[in-house]
Amino acid sequence: MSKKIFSGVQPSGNLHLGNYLGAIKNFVELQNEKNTECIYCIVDLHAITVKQDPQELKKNIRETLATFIASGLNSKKSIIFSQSSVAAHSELAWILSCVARIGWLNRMTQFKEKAGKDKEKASIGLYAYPVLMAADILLYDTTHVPVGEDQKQHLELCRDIAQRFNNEFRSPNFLKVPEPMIQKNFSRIMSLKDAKNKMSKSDPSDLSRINLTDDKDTIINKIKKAKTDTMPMPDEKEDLKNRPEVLNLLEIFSCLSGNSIEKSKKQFCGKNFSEFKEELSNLLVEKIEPISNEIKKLLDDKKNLDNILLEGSQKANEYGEKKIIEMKKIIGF
Ligand code: AQP
Repeated sequence: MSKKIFSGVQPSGNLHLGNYLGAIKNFVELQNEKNTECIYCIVDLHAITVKQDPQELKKNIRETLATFIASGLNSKKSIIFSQSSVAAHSELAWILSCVARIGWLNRMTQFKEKAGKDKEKASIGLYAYPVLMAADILLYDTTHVPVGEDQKQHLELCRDIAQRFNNEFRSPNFLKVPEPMIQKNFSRIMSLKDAKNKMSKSDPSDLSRINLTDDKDTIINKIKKAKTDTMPMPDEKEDLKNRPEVLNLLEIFSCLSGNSIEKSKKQFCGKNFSEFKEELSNLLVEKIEPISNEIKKLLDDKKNLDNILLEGSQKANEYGEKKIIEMKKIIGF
């Protein structure tokens, strides 16, 4: 059976190692699989659920695209576009918001986390975010969605919405119920400064993350300053639950080297942290520096980037418009 993949990344600046290992690296692998069609979206409509500066947003959209391409995505193999250039996303989101129930959305933990204490002041968009995400996925008859652990709940909601629409409008299988593809090796890359928090674009401390635009010296400096603890490197069998910072660095090392955590533990067991950090920096520089250099080159030719987005949006619009026309018939418009 052929697979259809949809996934998105917000153009909210500072794309980092977590976005790369948790999402983009996987996007590239899927793009190169047989019988698989990939649709990758720069989800700018999601980004405006919190305040954005228009100039910055424009810059971040191009930077996200440049990061995709520099990481190995190919616009001839995958459909790559920005969400706001395909009106069907917003149209479908409205229809689905009439299908989704308030009780379902009230259970979404990401809204609670992102809205913080003062929920009354959060935008309606932030609350309805998972409905727009469902529209993104369902518009393209997506079969599989690569998502981080944090997005699992939203994908469940998407499945519920699809099933409810199909039942309510007696149109079995019209909206395809997608399967999640959860990253198996690790759940999340955590902050280099405090492993209780995930590595995130919006962390005020730049030292908390490796940006995909960081150069060699910056990467080395950030790893030098990354938090560890006072104990030596763990032995092979040590359970690292109580040493989250060490576990995080070992997970990063393992993901980049393609080795298991056990193998990485064995490699550094008994050695001191400076030796491990040096190896980790070398590996990061080897993997990230070429991406960072390529991003800079791509950003020099904005016209080329805008053309890639235009081409992608034309293909995505073809799919989107077709689905909306069929849907309108079903609804009775
Ligand atoms: N730390 C992470 N570890 C693993 N995967 C991660 N992703 C994000 N952070 C990590 C995955 O990257 C994809 C794109 O994420 P996004 O840009 O849509 O939004 P996000 O998850 O909200 O990312 P950030 O960096 O944390 O942004 P802010 O600070 O703006 O909230 C997703 O697949 C996500 O799982």
